[in-house]
Amino acid sequence: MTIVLMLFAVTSCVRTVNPPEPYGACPTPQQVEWQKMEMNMFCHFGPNTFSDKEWGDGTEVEDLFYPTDMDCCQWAKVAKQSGMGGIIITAKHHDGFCLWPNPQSSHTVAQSSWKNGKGDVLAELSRACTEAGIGMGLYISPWDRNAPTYGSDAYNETFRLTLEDALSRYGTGDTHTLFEQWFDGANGEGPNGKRQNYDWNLFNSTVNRLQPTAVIFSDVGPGCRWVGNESGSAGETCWSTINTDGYAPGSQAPSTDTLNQGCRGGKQWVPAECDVSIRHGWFYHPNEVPKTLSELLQIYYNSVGRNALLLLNVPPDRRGRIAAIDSLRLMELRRALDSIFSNDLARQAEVDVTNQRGGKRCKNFDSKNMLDGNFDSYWATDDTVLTPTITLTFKKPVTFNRVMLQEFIPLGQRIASFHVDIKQTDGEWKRLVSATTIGYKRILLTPMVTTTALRIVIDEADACPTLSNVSLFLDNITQK
Ligand code: FUL
Repeated sequence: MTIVLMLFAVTSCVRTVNPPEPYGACPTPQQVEWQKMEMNMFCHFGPNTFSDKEWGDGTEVEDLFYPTDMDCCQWAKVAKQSGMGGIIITAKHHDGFCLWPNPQSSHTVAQSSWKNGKGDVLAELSRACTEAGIGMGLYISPWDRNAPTYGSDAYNETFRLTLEDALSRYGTGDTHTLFEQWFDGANGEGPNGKRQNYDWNLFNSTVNRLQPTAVIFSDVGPGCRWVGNESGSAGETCWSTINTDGYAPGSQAPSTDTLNQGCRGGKQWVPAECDVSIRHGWFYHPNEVPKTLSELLQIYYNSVGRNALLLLNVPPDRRGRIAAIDSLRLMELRRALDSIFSNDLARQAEVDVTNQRGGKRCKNFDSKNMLDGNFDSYWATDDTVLTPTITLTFKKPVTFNRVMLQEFIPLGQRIASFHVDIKQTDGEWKRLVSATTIGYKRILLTPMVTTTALRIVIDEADACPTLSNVSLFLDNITQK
């Protein structure tokens, strides 16, 4: 009899339960890897660095670009030490000047006297990122105020060849891999006063062919989307899904509100990216200073903490180095994030759920998966259970003011609203915070509370919810 019971216990634990079916538009594996990078560094560098401008008009002499002591290894080191997954460089900004010897253009480093015309910023950055073990991406502006053919069909072909050249020669490792291709939607007048009709299909297919793992950024993706502002702030509601049919980058993009919040049930998976500069401008200006630590922490919470990726611009100066004041600020940011997020108080909790996929003896989607700090293990409910409750209890009271949640996004973004309650000393539950979306990562800023129990109630989900992680932190640095 004991043996029969034991056998029953064993078999009922190991019976297979299928994972939930993917729901709606889902990310590609590359988009998931990209989202896990969380923070990347943007480097605006070019003639504007030397002319003190934000937009050059394309008539700048090539010799203007003359970094006196360029060191891409320093950029890569600063990026790596501050926790950035990669660097995206303005290989060509609107002034058309190319930071590499682009055979399609006569307005490049090759025509300058910098390093006797033998300099190549992209080659140096490729080596530096490879050495530092971080990724590399390219910003190549379609708007070109220098190209003589701009405003005609011939320019689309020139731009394709420009892409072909850069995308096959630069990037990390022997394979010259790029993790992101950044397309600015800006479309102004070229040297002849004409505007260009961009062939986006041609541009995107060129990227896909040469860099199949690169995520393509534009106002509407297809890999990731502009968040609708340059202040580093995603919507409190932020869906990674959106409807892009019939839209295009630039003047034909969806409204900035839509870009900011995405669309529930949207047809395409195009997660938000927050591009914002550590300084006022995108390019280096000697009279500007970096944002304060508390401004940067706010930006972190408003971007990474709201299901977006943070692309923080840190402009190299006229030497071709990141100024000490910026790199020190980034190290302060790193130390602050480490001190806030290194101690996950939820790890000490006992977890109970109102439903666990396949039943509580089934371990594949165990509620404990939410407390292991591993994104790839997750808890899920049965298909029919859309509004479960997760309760965490603690032997000793815990004090926190940050609640972090992560959905297992490879199966889609499902949760539309939820709230968090804490147990008061009289045993009654009290609402701490209500929120809408979660996505890859959501960090809720709450008042500082001390409690022995907390519950997360999913109020609305479009399919059975999944959660990779639930964490609690104490931030003593930021004032809410
Ligand atoms: C904008 C550009 O016009 C700015 O100069 C900057 O490059 C920013 C990131 O994108 O559209």
